[in-house]
This record gives sequence, C-alpha cells and structure tokens, in this order.
Amino acid sequence: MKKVKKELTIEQKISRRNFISMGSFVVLSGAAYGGWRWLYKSPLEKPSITGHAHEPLRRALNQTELFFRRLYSNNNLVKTYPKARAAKQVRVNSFIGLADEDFEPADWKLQINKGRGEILQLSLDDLKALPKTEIIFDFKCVEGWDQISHWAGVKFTDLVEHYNLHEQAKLSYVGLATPDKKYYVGVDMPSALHPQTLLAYEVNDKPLPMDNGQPLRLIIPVKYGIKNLKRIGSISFSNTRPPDYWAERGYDYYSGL
Ligand SMILES: Nc1nc2c(c(=O)[nH]1)N[C@H]1C(S)=C(S)[C@@H](COP(=O)(O)O)O[C@H]1N2
Ligand SMILES: [Mo]
Repeated sequence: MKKVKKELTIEQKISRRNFISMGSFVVLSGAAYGGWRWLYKSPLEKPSITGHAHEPLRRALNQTELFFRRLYSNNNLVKTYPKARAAKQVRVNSFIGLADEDFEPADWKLQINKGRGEILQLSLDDLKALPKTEIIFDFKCVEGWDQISHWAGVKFTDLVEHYNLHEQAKLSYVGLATPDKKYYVGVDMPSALHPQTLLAYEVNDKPLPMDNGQPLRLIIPVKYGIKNLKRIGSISFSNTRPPDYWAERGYDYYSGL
C-alpha cells in the first residue's frame, strides 16, 4: 500500500526554510572561520628560494603556476604591436645591481657558465654577430604600470643554437645575475626558450642607456618586469631553482603573465 505524505502548512514550510537557511549560515560561517584559522596557523614555508608564504598558500600558488605553464606553451605568442605604438621615452624603474661606479661597459663580457667549470666569455660584438630579433610588446611591472616598448637583440634560442648549449638547455632553469651579483633572477627553461625571449642590447633602435641595463638585458615578454634583468653579467643552468631576488622577498617565483 502507498503511504500518503501529509501536506505541510504554510507556517510549517516557512519555519522549515528558516531553519535550513539559519543552519547553513551557521555551518558555513563556522567553516569559513575554521578555514581562516587553519590557514593563519598553518606553518610558514622554510625561507629558501621562496619565502614568507603559508604552506597551503604556496601549494595553491604552485597549482596556479602549473595551470599557466600549460596555457602559455612556446606555441603561444605574447601580443605584439606596430613600431609607431612604442613609447619614445622608455620608463626606468629600479636600479638594483646597477650602482657599481667602476662598471665599464667597454670591458664587459657575458659569462656563460656551461657547467663543470667551463665558462664561455662573449663580448657584445660576439652577440651582435648573431641574428638580430626585434619585439614591440606591452612590458608589465608588478607595481601596476605597463608600457609598449621596442627592444632588439639576440633570441635566447639563437644563443643556444650558435654556441651549442643544447645540453645545458635540457636542464630545468636558467639563472642570471648582474656583474656585481646584487640582482639575480631564476627563469624556468621553457620560458627562457620561448621564441620571444631576447638578450636585448637595443631599445628604440639605439644601444641600451645605462639605466635600462647597458650593455645587455633580458627581455622576457612572458614574465613580469621583475624577471627582465638589466645588465646581465652571468648566465648559468641548473635543475634546481636558482636564487631569485624578488622570490626571496615573497614574490611568486614563476611571475608569469
Ligand atoms: N639589474 C636590475 N634589473 C632589473 C631591476 C633592477 O632593480 N635591477 N628591476 C626590474 C623591474 S622590477 C622592472 S619593472 C624592470 C624595469 O625595466 P626598465 O627600468 O628598463 O623600465 O627591470 C627589472 N630588472
Ligand atoms: Mo617591476
């Protein structure tokens, strides 16, 4: 025999709804508060290559990084612009590693650490002998400004090709530092090998001014400005994350766009 369900009165329906919504409110607030307490009390990561984030937050950041790595593979290019859109007066932002009074651009050599103690020294003329590539793109700084700018130099992949750095390019990271080692960045290899990544020696068809990184700087359009190291002194390769000035101060290591 079929059971007949008794119809609820309007009052009963209202009080039942009130009970459900009040109950859910209490449970959800509890969960939110508990979640916040949990995050707040969760251990901080050990300061090493990255520092100052709560461990669960870092895990979330790492997941975001994986997502963006897959999204911006080397087949996806950053948007470029016609030359006329490029700023005539290029911004100058910060000067860490550029303060050495004794720095002589004429004596500068790029030190490429090939591993096992082998160092390749290249002059600016060596680099200028390689194919020149230009890019006009929207340069973005984490501080909140951006500017369309025009750079030229050697594609990172052309450097790898020409100086036979294929073995080194199989490692996971590239580390770059200023000659005085005061500013340094680590870049994941896929981003370094991205077809728009340049070792730039010109801006607006002229040699880089001192403040924009004379004689050579990194232009890596898939990353925020912080990774675009000015005045490169040395380049090295590794499977572990190279030290990174801003990652040590709490910024995202990957800093991709
Ligand atoms: N050596 C060095 N490179 C650096 C920096 C720095 O302080 N020192 N600042 C970075 C940051 S935060 C930005 S936004 C860009 C700014 O480049 P620009 O001064 O050519 O505009 O350089 C990056 N490269
Ligand atoms: Mo920046």
